Amino acid sequence: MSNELGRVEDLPPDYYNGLVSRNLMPLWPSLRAALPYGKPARNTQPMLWRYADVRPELMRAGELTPIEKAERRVLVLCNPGLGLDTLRATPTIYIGLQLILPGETAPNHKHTPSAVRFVVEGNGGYTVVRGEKLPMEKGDLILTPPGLWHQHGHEGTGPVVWLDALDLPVVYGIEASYCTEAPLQTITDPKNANVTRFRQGGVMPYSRLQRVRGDYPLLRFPWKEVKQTLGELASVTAKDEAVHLAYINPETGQECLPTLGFSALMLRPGETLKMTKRSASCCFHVVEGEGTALIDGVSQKFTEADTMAAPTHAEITLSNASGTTPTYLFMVDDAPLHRKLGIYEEFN
Ligand code: GTQ
Repeated sequence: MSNELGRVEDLPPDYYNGLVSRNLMPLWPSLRAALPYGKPARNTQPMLWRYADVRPELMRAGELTPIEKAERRVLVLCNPGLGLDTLRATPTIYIGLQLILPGETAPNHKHTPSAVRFVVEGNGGYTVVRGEKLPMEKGDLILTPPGLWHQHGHEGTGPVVWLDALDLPVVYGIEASYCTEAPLQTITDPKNANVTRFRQGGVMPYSRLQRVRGDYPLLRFPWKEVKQTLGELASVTAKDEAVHLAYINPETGQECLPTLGFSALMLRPGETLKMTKRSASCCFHVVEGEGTALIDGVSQKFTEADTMAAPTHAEITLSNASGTTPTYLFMVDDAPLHRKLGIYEEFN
């Protein structure tokens, strides 16, 4: 093991300057920073954004900035450890809170990053994806996969807020991020048949059986059903096991999107859950209930609609503060990307 590697200062200045003038760098002064021993270097801080703090600012944005001047009226949850201007909650995950007001539409576009919406509050919001009009009720997960046209609207009263999660940091980081705009889509499926087709796990329309897989058959995951399934899963899950559901592509059984994974956790009354330590970074959004999150030694109390971020290789313990009511969390992680890169790890 070479602990004492040569530094830039150990080199003759004319040699080092000559390298720089030829766009060359010696590896050895930076080798340990690029490849630290045992554990990655992490700048991501354990974070909690309280909805009570974010909501008033978002409502103010509604007064200050008309939708035409914003396209998407979003406040981005930025991890200070990564620099606010890079728009990252974790190295790979972008999280924004988007506000749409009654009667507004956010224009139709498609882009290379993958995106999802997770509804935080309000009624009457909808997203049109691939011509399918998907209602947005609190807790619903809506996919807008790479390359699929999507536009948003609001037919109800009062503000509608949802959380956007994108792999923008990854796609931007590889200089592949761009979008295309087009006139509003014609709604070809107002009944969001995708939800109906895959309503019951274990069965699906026969015609789908031999299909080439590779698209996104299911775009909306209603919270009502996920919550009910969590409750039923709890009844067959041992006390020391997590009540944890993965959102999947029903045709492949795999993750719904190429880079980001989505899941829902139920913390039973009084439960403390020590998560398996993993290589993936992640964010949690509180759907219902309250509790405490201990992330790499930083303890924070959370309540409904708060959002948290945890770095790669984090130690995470989640506790339900209530002895009588469950707490529900929505989780976004970059485990699919780690798996594709061949670097996914679980520890303990
Ligand atoms: O709603 O399509 O937060 O394109 C960032 C980029 C939301 C969206 C964001 C987007 C959108």
